[in-house]
Amino acid sequence: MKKIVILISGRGSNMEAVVRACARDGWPARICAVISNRPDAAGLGFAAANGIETKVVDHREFDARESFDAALAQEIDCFEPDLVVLAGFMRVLTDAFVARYTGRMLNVHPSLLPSFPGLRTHQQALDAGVRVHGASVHFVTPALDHGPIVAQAAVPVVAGDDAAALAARVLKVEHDIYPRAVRWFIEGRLSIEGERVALTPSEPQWLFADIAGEGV
Ligand code: NHR
Ligand code: GAR
Repeated sequence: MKKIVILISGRGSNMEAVVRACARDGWPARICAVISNRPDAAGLGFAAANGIETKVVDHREFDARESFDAALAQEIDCFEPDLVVLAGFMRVLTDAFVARYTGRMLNVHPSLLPSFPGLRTHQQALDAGVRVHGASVHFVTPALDHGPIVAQAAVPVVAGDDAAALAARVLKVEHDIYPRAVRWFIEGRLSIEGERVALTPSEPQWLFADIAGEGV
């Protein structure tokens, strides 16, 4: 049984998608804990209601990123996880923290990387006038939103979209590709080869949103 710790900051819908997929599909894995940097994160309720241990490490109680990250690592390491999953986790992590979990920490980022790293990605995409947007699952490296890409999903940008409408369309595909990517890791099918990720045996590491019936 592989052990997974999930880090959240808010709603936790990606965490929920991973928890549900793990239970539904009988992964050889267990979600040991959900840890939030915000005490009011809505996702903590879902985790607790599903019998998952929850913890809060409130970043506001620390005066430096290093001390917050050290406290966070201490909580994570209690569970001896094989994999750390960032699911809407909103704090940039220090190099030392990232080094500790090299090759065993994944993130889902709401853009088609390397386009639009950082925050407000949906507004960035609208401002740039791109016609295709999406989400990327990547291994976390010290360089923000630049780690090796495991899977990507594309959605259309349509007339009348605002950041909220686009975010909702992207979120749906995040809920599809993130559980799949986590499962590939659990099954030992991912290997990092330089900047690239190999999946063995191979299968599509992309998804194009099925927009039929969505009125777009
Ligand atoms: N840390 C490292 N080192 N590397 C990555 O690739 C990381 C990371 C930490 C988080 C998620 C990322 C995203 O998917 C992620 C990837 C937060 C910020 C940010 O600027 C940027 C990117 C991501 C997460 N956060 C502000 C900060 O000062 C706080 C914003 C807030 O609290 O609302 O840390 O987009
Ligand atoms: C998701 O869209 C995720 O990709 C994004 O925030 C949302 C979190 O939703 N992550 C980031 O922007 C990280 N900076 P969730 O809490 O419901 O999973």
